[in-house]
Amino acid sequence: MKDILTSPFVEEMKKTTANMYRLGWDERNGGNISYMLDENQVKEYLDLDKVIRTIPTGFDATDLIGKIFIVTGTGKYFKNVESDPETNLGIIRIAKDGTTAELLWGYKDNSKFTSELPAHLMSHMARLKVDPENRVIMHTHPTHTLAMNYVHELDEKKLTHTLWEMCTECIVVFPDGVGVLPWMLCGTNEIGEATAKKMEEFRLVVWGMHGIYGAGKTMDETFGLIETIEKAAQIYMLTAHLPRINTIKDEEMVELAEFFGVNYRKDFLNI
Ligand code: 2HA
Ligand code: ZN
Repeated sequence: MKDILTSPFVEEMKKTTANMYRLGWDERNGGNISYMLDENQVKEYLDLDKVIRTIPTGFDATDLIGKIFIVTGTGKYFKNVESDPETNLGIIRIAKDGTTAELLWGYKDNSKFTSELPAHLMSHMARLKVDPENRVIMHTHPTHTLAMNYVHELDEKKLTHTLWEMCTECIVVFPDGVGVLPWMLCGTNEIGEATAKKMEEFRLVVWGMHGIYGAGKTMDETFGLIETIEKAAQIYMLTAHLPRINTIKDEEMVELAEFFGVNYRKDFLNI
């Protein structure tokens, strides 16, 4: 058996959480990541018959029975994942009843997965229906995106349109736009269900005045989506109080989308 601390998935979790922490997006215990793993890869590192303990999830994830995820722990700080992955991360498998998680590794201090597991697993289920290759769900509190939530209307079309205007590549990176939820109580099945509903349509969902959810095939793709929104939001926040002299026009966005061959939300433009 190989040493799990050298596995590519633990490495990726360490690198990504450290990077997000350094960007200032994940203060204290803010943010959480779940990453679906390939069973054949995991069994090089773990005895899959050895369940450390079982933990009820409090919701039904029948579609994910047998699936294995590496997930950040509840109350854990992204800041600390790199130096102590076995305490701050866990590897779980969804048990045959669909409502229990079997702990295969991690949460060494007897803790458990993030309180946002409902939003994560429900989002995985929703995204897998539209993209069978989806593997990552990422939640974080990016500073400028959050700042923008306080001064910009929380409307999917208007928010997407403003973000698309802020960087030339935006419409190419997230042509499907950004879903928006109003402020809601986090850590509940309700916000999980609402997030998953949006994930049927969007790979990015803003949680009003809280943060953002991203979904993707790889850690890089998911991080890249959120990073691009955050850059656009930063430019918005740097310019929102100044007279606007120039902008990327809707016709130019169409030109971009057509040139790069992306299927964009035409109803999010004003033409
Ligand atoms: O887990 O970010 O939404 C900490 C959070 C809750
Ligand atoms: Zn959060």
